[in-house]
Amino acid sequence: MKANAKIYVAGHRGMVGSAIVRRLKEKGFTNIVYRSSKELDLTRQAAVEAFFAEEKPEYVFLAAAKVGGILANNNYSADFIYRNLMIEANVIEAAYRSGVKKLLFLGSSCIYPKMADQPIVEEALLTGRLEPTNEAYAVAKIAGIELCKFYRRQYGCDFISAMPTNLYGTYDNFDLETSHVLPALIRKFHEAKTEGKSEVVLWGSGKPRREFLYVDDLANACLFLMERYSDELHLNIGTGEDLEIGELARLIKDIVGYEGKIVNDMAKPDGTPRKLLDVSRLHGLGWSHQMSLTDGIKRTYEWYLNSGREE
Ligand code: GFB
Repeated sequence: MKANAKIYVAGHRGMVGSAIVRRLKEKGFTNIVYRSSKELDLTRQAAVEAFFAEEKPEYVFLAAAKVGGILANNNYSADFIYRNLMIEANVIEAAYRSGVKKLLFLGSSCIYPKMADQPIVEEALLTGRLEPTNEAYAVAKIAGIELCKFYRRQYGCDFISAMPTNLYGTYDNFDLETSHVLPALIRKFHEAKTEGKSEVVLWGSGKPRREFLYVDDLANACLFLMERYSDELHLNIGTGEDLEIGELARLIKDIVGYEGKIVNDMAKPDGTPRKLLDVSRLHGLGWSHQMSLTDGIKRTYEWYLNSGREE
């Protein structure tokens, strides 16, 4: 990408979009366009096509999505499938119509079968049943991969897809009902410490394993792929290491400095038992993550304390 290339970051206010904007600015890109969801509703096709016709971006990072943790996915499945399908279809079609040079679509590791062999290779897609709690989101994200693939085949569009593992970091969502596990536990342990609570509730058994990638590492990978990768196969982005949710809880408990108990709420879903990504293709291209989980959690906790998110 040339230094003055016109780049559109869809979802620039979210955790991923804001990390991509930060990384672009660090690398000296200044011609970045974005719209808030109030200024541009990406589920409205005519509005999206008018925006692309007016701005004509050369590159697009499609990081806008309706996202959330296991409970949000399970309770609002219609919202998750509808909004994510509309956003990706509108942006990808408008990018094609306005002659975008290259587009990067971001999915999620939940696209893979619940019981896929671990670590999960890209070829595992569509080889088995999905995890029920996030089937809606997964089907929408699989459709996004297929849109990029078929726009490449039929129209020659250079649209690529990347599938990140579970993400965390600054500007994450810390709402206890709709967030992912890592920010939820940072908030739960912090509040239990400051309010002198005797215990913190962990959802489910704590036995599932998850892989966590710091969002600035993801942003780095997105720019890396935008510069160096052009093919129809989606690529996994992760650290290649995972841990049990119970271990994660103990790690966050220590970092926050909480001394009470951890109790399990077995009425809450565990979700998929494991979703460790095989990242050998991305490593083969020369990219690997930099931030360790411990350092990433410390930075995220520091940001949480200084960002005013703490009630
Ligand atoms: O991060 P999480 O909500 O999403 O849950 P998934 C991961 C694991 O942490 C589950 C457990 O086994 C949860 O039961 N957990 C324990 C908690 N305590 C908590 C808590 O306080 N809050 C939350 N949220 N979880 C999502 C998909 O699955 O992964 C999305 O639903 C997306 O679509 C995302 O793909 C990356 O990793 O289970």
